[in-house]
Amino acid sequence: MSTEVRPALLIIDVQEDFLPPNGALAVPDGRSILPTINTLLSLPFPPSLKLATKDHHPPTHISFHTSPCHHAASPPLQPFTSTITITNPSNPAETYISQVWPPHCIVDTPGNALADGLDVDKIGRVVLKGRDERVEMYSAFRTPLRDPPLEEPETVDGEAFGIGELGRVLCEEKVTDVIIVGLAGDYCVKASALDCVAIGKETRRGWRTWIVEEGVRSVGGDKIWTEARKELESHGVQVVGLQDVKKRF
Ligand code: VGL
Ligand code: ZN
Repeated sequence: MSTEVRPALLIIDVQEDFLPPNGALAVPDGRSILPTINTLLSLPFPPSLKLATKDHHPPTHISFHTSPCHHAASPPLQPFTSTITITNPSNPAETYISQVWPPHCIVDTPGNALADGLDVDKIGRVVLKGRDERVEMYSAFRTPLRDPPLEEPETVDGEAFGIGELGRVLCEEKVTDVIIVGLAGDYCVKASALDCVAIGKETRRGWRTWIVEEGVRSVGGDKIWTEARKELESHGVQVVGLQDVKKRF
């Protein structure tokens, strides 16, 4: 077994719509993570291991309170507070409850773009998420649906896993450590970090999963982040500071 360390940087959804002052779903204080992320982008890993994700929704995405599929809702849906039940399009018995949001990160709109000021030239690959209008997708790896997966399972070394494009890339690149930053800490960063631990186990790659705390802000602010952090740590995610990462990697 090789003991080589091969870290990947995973930048989640650092897009204009998640940022003040004009983002449709602006995360409080979101822009303050940019210097931390640019510092991480300048660390000496190969560009192919510097990945970013984008929330990439069609204008009719199910998570928008305004979507045509919710027009008959009574009372009308309120962004941030109303919930909906999402059904697996290929198995009506499988459902999950999710929140609705203002329309955000719509394909081909300015809010979909990676943040102004992010050092995008150093990002080697962008993975798109939330493209299927029928389901919500917080994790950058996969939706919460299991039965059967909406997309064909990915094949890695002849074995099929439902781990998404991102999972396949991390396997193929022989990554050992995944360093996660981005938006939002209480939604997509949390879901992606939990899936990173879970998929690392499913694929027996055992990825160590790190979150750099200065590189994350949450929709619900610091108090909600403190709760999310505890849950993440209880699943084995290591929440650390930028200096720890600079020393280690
Ligand atoms: C996100 C809400 C809706 C996120 C994406 O990136 O955390 N949150 N869509
Ligand atoms: Zn979204």
